[in-house]
Amino acid sequence: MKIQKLLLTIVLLSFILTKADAENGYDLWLRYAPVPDSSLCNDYSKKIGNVVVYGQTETALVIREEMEKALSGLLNKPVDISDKEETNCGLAVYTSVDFPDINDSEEKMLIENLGDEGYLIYDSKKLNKIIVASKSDIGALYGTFYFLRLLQTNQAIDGIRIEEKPKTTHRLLNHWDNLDRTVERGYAGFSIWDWHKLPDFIDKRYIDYARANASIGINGTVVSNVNANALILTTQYLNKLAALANALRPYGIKVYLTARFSAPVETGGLPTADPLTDDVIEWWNAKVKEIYTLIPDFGGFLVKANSEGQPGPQNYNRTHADGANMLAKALAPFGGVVMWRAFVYDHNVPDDRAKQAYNEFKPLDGDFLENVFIQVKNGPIDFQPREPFHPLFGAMPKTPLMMEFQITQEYTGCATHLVYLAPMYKECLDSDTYSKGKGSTVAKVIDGSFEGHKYSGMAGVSNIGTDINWTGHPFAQANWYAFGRLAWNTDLTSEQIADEWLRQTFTNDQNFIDIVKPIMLSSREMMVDYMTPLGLHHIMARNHHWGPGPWVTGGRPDWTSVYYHRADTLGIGFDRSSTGSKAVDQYFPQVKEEFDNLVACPEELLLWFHHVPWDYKMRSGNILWDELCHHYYSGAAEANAMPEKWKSVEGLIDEERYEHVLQLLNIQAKEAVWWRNACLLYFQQFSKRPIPTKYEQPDKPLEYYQNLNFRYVPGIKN
Ligand code: GCW
Repeated sequence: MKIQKLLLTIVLLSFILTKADAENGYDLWLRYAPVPDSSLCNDYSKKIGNVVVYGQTETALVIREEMEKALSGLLNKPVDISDKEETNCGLAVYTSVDFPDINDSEEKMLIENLGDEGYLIYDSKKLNKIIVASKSDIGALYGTFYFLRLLQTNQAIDGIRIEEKPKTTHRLLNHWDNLDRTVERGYAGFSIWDWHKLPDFIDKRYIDYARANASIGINGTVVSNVNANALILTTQYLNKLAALANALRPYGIKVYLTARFSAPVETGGLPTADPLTDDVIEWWNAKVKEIYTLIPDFGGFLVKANSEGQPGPQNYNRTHADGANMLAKALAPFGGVVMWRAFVYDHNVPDDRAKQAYNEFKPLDGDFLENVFIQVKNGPIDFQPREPFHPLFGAMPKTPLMMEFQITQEYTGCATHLVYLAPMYKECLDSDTYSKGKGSTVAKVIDGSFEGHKYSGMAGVSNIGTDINWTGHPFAQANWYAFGRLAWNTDLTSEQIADEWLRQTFTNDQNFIDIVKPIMLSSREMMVDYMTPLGLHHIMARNHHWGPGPWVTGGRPDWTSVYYHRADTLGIGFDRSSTGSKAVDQYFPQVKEEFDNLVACPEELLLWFHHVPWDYKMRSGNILWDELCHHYYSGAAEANAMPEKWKSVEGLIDEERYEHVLQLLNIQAKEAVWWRNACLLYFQQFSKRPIPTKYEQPDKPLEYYQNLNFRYVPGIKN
């Protein structure tokens, strides 16, 4: 009997222990796991002592809650957070300019200068405590998350001094979420916005979403798809949105909507949506007023107009500026902005698609009102694994340009590929446009510092859904995280961001970091190698964009692959040089010269800008065809080595996420070979050259790959 009892206790205990250890990824990078090194943990405990967070605003409350949750977890003991000075107080958070303890006017001034979202964290010897201070409660919330990140990454806090403020004013997620809860290009389940149950049901997810975003400085969310539904602008939905806005507000997150340009017709019953018509102007004015009555801090509108079938001002022979300014005028009295997308192209226009956005928008520079952003994708085509930076960056000095990155992995492996996108974002941000001479990086263009624009910003197309871990692939969380960190500070490095994300999300164990960080850092180049090396682009399968489809032809030319790779018996690549489409002319002279010249052109963009003979001698000494094979084979080989590398971290992290990632890496390895074989066999028809015999030859014919047909791939309407 006794033995039975003992056994039962053991079983129960082990169940409780595994339960406690179980990780499903829901907590993201806010796990607040106990600091493993007990002496460091003691040091923290001693230093922090009692904690006070001043203020009674909703945000102050939220800071207290976060502090309590975090410190109890990290220090592995109950920690109470007070709202008034306590004895033995080692950490104090100030949520307004009214700082009881800070008498030093220099410090006060500094805090004022860091602005509403900035903060100062310092270890005051005089007061014998660490101070987190901002002139606003939101700044204090950001400072709190920074401080907690230091603890989560096990850093020293003795003597710290940190001054931070964001480089951009608008740091937004763009959800391509439909009202029926499907997510365009979403690979993590359905939309987290439960419109049906709003406004009365506030899902806990909204709060955790807000916490996660606030922790990386994201301050706005466009909740609806750019392929817009006018219904979201009706009173019924605005009431739902107001409830959501109330839930997100304490975390400094404003809500925005996509505005369907034809809404005055579709839901307003007007005969036209012509932006220069009085009735239409009045309709939008009234609509905006209604929104602000319900949501006093509504952020504004994001608009996709006259692109891919979306309505816009050109339907009425008006310009993009006419359309954007009409909305901007309505929003201006309330402080709202318009984000008008430059992702505009038309197959009826005979010019190279890569040139069309520039052709359309550059002449309008200076025509937009102050509260209009032009939101520009990082590259001139469409979120490809690698693109040169968009030529509009630097070309519209009078207009604030908002960066649009894609976080969701539409063209970078969808749900199954571990691809850390920070290096891709950085590559674009660090590109030199030469718009104001050497050093005029894209980052500087978008932070508005050259022209002193009032607004500046970055948008990321969200990869969030209802999956328990939010993003489907556990490592896709890193892309959400990296986007937020870079939107706050474009100077951070991919390496720094990966390091802090891994430590918070998995473990501070150096063995783990040393194995996994290099995997993350090389993953983007690896993916380019097995999908679209040497400047190839847009050669994925039709509609779902998940697998290879270099053979895609028929229908709209600019939606086919053959339009982009132009492979023939002579060579491969899109001639955008001065002998071709002249897309290079859209760049400033220093950049143009480099891209235009076959020899000077960076090889990673070679086939983006040039049609190159198959036997062209590359820098490696290989001919182009062999070099192409080399890239495809090395990318696929690297992907195939990843599962083994990952196996060496077994036991260093929780079993659940270890297994989850391992299975996905095995899929990625298979899919990399699929990409490699399909693309090389297809291009071989033109190159008429063998795949070098040193490589394992494809085991299936081209037709096999061409005949693969997939239904219900996530992210599209089937
Ligand atoms: O990348 C393409 C996608 C579309 C998307 C479009 C856009 C929302 O394939 O699904 O539509 O870009 O950015 O508007």
